[in-house]
Amino acid sequence: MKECEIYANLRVPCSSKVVVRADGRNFQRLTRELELEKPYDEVFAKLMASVGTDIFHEFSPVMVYIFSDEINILLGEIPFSGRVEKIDSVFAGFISSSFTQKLLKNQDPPQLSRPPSFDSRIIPLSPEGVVKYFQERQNEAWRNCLNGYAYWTLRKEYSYQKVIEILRRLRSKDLHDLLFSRGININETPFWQRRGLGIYRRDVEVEGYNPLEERRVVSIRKRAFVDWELPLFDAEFFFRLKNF
Ligand SMILES: Nc1nc2c(ncn2[C@@H]2O[C@H](COP(=O)(O)OP(=O)(O)OP(=O)(O)O)[C@@H](O)[C@H]2O)c(=O)[nH]1
Ligand SMILES: [Mg+2]
Repeated sequence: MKECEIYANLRVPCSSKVVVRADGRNFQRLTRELELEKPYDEVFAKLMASVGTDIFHEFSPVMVYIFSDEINILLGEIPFSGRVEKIDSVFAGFISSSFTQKLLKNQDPPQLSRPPSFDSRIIPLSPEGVVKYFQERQNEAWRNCLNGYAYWTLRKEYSYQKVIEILRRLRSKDLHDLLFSRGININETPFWQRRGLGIYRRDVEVEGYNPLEERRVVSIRKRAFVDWELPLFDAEFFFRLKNF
């Protein structure tokens, strides 16, 4: 029946940059079940960052970019000979396991009604396309932030139906003003909420001991670094990344 495995030979274009995007499946329900802080829960963001670090150590990508329940992985070397089914399924499986493992490692692990899972898709891009792609995802993170704060602030005052109705009428500027009138300056919320967080290699000072010279030495190494204060993405950011 091998001939029925008709997608098995589908491969990513060999000259492309490749992003894998994973997204938590039905996390609206899961986050409700976990009783996360709204609109942002720092413990959840740290858990996602630690899943991102697992991905970094397992697959050595160029960068991982995370916001909400979404994980974007900019691959360097393409694994599994570029086989689409293999990449998608292994990444979705690995991320789901890592997430669940970390969630249950807690001292007081939550009772889950269903196993958490992530979907995964592959996006082939040109180098310029990579910059545009991440700028779009970062814009989405910002929209998410503004809408999330507006929604949960209004929900303290109005019913779900009423809030949806109000939000439908308001534009971005109105949302800023609405939040400001209730004591929230959206431009001063933490960077990671507005811009997402990134994981990439960065020079760090590592202290070691040189036994020949019998002294402590400091050397520079590239290490995975979680950036909670990302800049707005531009071409320069990506061209500075190792292996881009
Ligand atoms: N309370 C809370 N919820 C969060 C947080 N981060 C993500 N979420 C939830 O995760 C959801 C992610 O959005 P989506 O991916 O569009 O929704 P989904 O329910 O996962 O649906 P599918 O991805 O289509 O399966 C948001 O609607 C939020 O409900 C957080 O820090 N706090
Ligand atoms: Mg989701």
